[in-house]
Amino acid sequence: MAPRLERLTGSATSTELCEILGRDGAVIVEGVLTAEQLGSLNADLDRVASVTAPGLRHPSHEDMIEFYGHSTIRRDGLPAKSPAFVETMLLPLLCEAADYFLLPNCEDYLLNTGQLIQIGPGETAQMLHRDEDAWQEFPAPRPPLQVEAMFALTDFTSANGATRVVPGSHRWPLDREAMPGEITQAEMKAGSALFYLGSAIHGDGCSTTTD
Ligand SMILES: O=C(O)CCC(=O)C(=O)O
Ligand SMILES: [Fe+2]
Repeated sequence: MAPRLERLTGSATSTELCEILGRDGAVIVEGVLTAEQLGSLNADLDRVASVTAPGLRHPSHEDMIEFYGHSTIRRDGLPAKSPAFVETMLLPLLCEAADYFLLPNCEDYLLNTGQLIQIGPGETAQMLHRDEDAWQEFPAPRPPLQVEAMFALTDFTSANGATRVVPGSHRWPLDREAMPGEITQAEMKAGSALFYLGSAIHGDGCSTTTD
């Protein structure tokens, strides 16, 4: 049986969210976006996606080509491209969670990545990873370095590549790998979000869709 991924509603407080995030490393918040916010985000980001080719165009390393996917559209720099994205990244629940986990260890923090991800038909599953592995040079034990949210702009299903997550893995030694029974998928409705710590193991699911 797949491990349990806790679900909160959009009316949850950041205290409730942070307690579960600290315990499990990942949690779904259902209906965190209003229908209006979701509509504005989709309108802005559909425009961005329509002029972006799938795959990684300027790889910094050969491994990144597979990591980014061959039929997946990704686009960074969203604060400059979408007013609705700026509103989303400033959601109180997200900012309060970032304050809670990051500010005990730093004076301030930055938006590191704001990325549109549109997984295309037939995409293979991404390698499971911790996003914080981007900071290899940071001496262990690392304090929390990243607080993240993956917003579902359309329904996330196991068929279209819903994010795979390993609850509890944020507490694991860095060399421990997940066994199949420890992995679950963040299936959720559009307008919901997966909140997770940068130390939690996760990755794209594969897409078995044809359209
Ligand atoms: O799209 C996803 O579900 C996960 C993507 C991801 O983990 C990444 O690109 O770092
Ligand atoms: Fe990731």
